[in-house]
Amino acid sequence: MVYNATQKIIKAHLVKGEMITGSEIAIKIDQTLTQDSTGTMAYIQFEAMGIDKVKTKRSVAYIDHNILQTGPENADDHLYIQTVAKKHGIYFSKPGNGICHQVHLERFGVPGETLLGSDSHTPTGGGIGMIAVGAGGLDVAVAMGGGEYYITMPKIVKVDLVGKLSPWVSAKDIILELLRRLTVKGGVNKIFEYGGDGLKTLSVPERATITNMGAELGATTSIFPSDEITYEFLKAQGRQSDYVELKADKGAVYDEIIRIDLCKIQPLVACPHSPDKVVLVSSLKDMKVDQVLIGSCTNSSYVDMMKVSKILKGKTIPEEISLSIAPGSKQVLSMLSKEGGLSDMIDAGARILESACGPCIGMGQAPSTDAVSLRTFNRNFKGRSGTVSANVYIVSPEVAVASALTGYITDPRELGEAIKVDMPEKFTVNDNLIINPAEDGKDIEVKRGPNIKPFPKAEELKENVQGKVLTKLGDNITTDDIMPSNAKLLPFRSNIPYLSEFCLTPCDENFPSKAKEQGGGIIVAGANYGQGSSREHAALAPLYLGVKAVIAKSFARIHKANLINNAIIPLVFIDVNDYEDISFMDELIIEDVANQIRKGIVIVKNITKGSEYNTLPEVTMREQDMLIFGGLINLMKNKKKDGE
Ligand code: MIC
Ligand code: SF4
Repeated sequence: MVYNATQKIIKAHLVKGEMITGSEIAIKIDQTLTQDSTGTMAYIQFEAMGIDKVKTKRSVAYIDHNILQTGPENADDHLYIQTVAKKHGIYFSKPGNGICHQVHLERFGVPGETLLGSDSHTPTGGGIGMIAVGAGGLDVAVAMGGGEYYITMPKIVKVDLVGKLSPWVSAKDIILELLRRLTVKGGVNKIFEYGGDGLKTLSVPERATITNMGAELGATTSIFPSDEITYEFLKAQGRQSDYVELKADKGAVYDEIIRIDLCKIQPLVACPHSPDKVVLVSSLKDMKVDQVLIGSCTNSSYVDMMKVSKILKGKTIPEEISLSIAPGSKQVLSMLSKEGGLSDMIDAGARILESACGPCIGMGQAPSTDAVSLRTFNRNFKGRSGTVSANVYIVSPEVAVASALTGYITDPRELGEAIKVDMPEKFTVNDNLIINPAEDGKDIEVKRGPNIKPFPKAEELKENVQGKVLTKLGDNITTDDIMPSNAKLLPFRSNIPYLSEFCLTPCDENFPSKAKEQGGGIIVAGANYGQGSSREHAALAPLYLGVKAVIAKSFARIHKANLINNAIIPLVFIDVNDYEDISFMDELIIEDVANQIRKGIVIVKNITKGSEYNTLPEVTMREQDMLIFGGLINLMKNKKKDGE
């Protein structure tokens, strides 16, 4: 048999099922990662399982999202995560050490292994040859406890990279080109495996930029082979012993093949308010820019930062421009400083931010009213910057810095000869912000601040599900719409009752009050409902408000899994025209719901209109059980009772 790289890893980790596209498989997870905005929930759930020590090869808890400490809440959560990590065998990356995905790539990622992370950009690890998947905190907690992870065996798409990028065109433009071609829905239930002779031209951090933003395609994950370039990267990190070669066999088969001619790609930009609204940078030439932000897990590696510093060297940004830069990790920041790049940035007028997610998740640096903000990040959903009226454009570091210097959207090719920065032969390694877990954690006291509130628990399914349509939403509703995140709300990630007051408010201001008034109900939505983040808060807050089902044209993968884990029924319209028939506040009923789910087709009756809609639950047998027994936790309890 011949296998591609994806199949090789999946086969080596397969616990249940067969590698048949569309069927459910379970894989063993070698490594996990959490970050602080999803981590608290994940560890509360892990603690509830009563397991002393994680059963993975390596689990790491990062603090990188909620680093703005304007009150005790975030710091309390950090302390909780730090102590719970020490007790249960989890490495702890302190605030200041950097963004989880960047640090994981540098210090922990191992080719050929599996990684499950409670963050949707976990696929960054695909840059080093891992099957790295984003999931809700509960799934990560289960994996820490040694449980398998279930996915639908995705289609495997080969992305054949041919040739070499032109000067001033970068890895970011490759993934923007894919987004342009495939859209934010184009990757659902697919893994993108990169290949072709263009591979050898891309370093590990460049590959990671591409796999990182594969999340915006809705993909399960993306992966590059592990080759000489991977070896050089690991060696430079002092980790050559972690190297394993991983390549597709000759003649390996793929479900689809996409070809990208690297020489033909030009600098690209994603326009407001979606990462797939991609156009040529040159087509926006002369658009005035107010703010430029460089960093995030997509573009904050050492080479990215050094390039930016070299372009800024000896220059000054115009007075109307606000430029902020967040190097991705302590390693990057420290090396940038030793090489003199940091002072070139500071001298040019940049504001230097902590190595963390920062403005990418609305933690500070919200732009001014109606501002044009250029960012090297991965998401430009409306309002995510903290300013609803801002227009956020997603670009490469080269485009960002060229525009910061001119004050207008600028094609970097106008800057003349391209700047070249080599990958270092040796990175500065200093892991003093990574705290090892205790050998024996039994005497470690877990510190719980008052902000940590119990999370809502789902209940066993009743005979009928009945309720009003609490809101009717359009296509591509993001988890930022469902459960907004910003400097004001992130401190409450462990307080669902408080957060629920803001649930879906960017789309429908009155949603929380209506849901409460009606004692819960049903959400109706368009295509790709729940795209974006892995935050299970986008399921927990609706659960708290009594939402029982979401009927949509289609769902994004991670959010759908989070809904099922919390026993909110996801239903897909068979005839999309039925969506048009439903109105706000219509009374819907699903009778004998458990049996209908088991049968695989669910009839939703609209009592108000007197009509009926056929819908698909699109769930596996295991997921049917979860919905019926009241979510993953209840299902696990039930299985324990039955001695399974
Ligand atoms: C994001 O980029 O939206 C986040 C913040 O990293 C989320 C995680 C979260 O909501 O806490 C993600 O991508 O999963
Ligand atoms: Fe952090 Fe932004 Fe990356 Fe999410 S996308 S992990 S908020 S840097």
